[in-house]
Amino acid sequence: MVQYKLHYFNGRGRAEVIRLIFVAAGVEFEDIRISREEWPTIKSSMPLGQMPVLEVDGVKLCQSGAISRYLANQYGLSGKSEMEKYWVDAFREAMEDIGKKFPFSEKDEEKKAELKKQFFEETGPDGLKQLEKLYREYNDGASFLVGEELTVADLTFISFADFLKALKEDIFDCVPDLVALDRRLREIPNIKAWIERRPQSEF
Ligand SMILES: N[C@@H](CCC(=O)N[C@@H](CS)C(=O)NCC(=O)O)C(=O)O
Repeated sequence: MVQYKLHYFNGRGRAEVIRLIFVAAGVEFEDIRISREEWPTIKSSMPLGQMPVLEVDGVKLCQSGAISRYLANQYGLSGKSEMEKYWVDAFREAMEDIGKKFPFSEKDEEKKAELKKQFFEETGPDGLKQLEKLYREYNDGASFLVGEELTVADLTFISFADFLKALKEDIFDCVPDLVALDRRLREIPNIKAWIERRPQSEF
């Protein structure tokens, strides 16, 4: 059996989709959480000096998107046809685009406050409404974002929703179909159990 060790900080961040893939597929993995104090001594041992890093039988893989695609392909979570695979990628990119609009790395506090306000009042809700429209038009607001089975697009959505709700709890109020999707996905037994037992963190 392949041995997986996932290295990341103690947070959901860029590692949570990878964890959710293991959880959804029922595959065991070691969830190694590195503290900020330990990180400087470990950084040079990680490819690109960053995390998440997934060790697959001792081989270290970097880049969260590439890792999640690699695992999703192995565990049947990439979509059933080439077209579904396209939509999985398209939904994932759409979510990434919305997330990137939040001014995390803005250093000027005044500008940051202004951009945050703009994100919460306009860019964020507008992006979510566009995402919901795509979901309605493409998949008729069905049980999953793509096709008729769980894919990594849904797992990315869970992580994306956690991220946005941590910034502003009611940010999804303007998109009822996405709220319903979020609720349904979190009722899937393996996912529900993971959400209940995973270590708590702000992000
Ligand atoms: N594109 C990379 C970005 C990885 C990244 O930015 N990792 C951050 C944590 S989210 C990190 O390792 N920061 C510590 C550092 O760069 O020293 C990915 O998606 O894996």
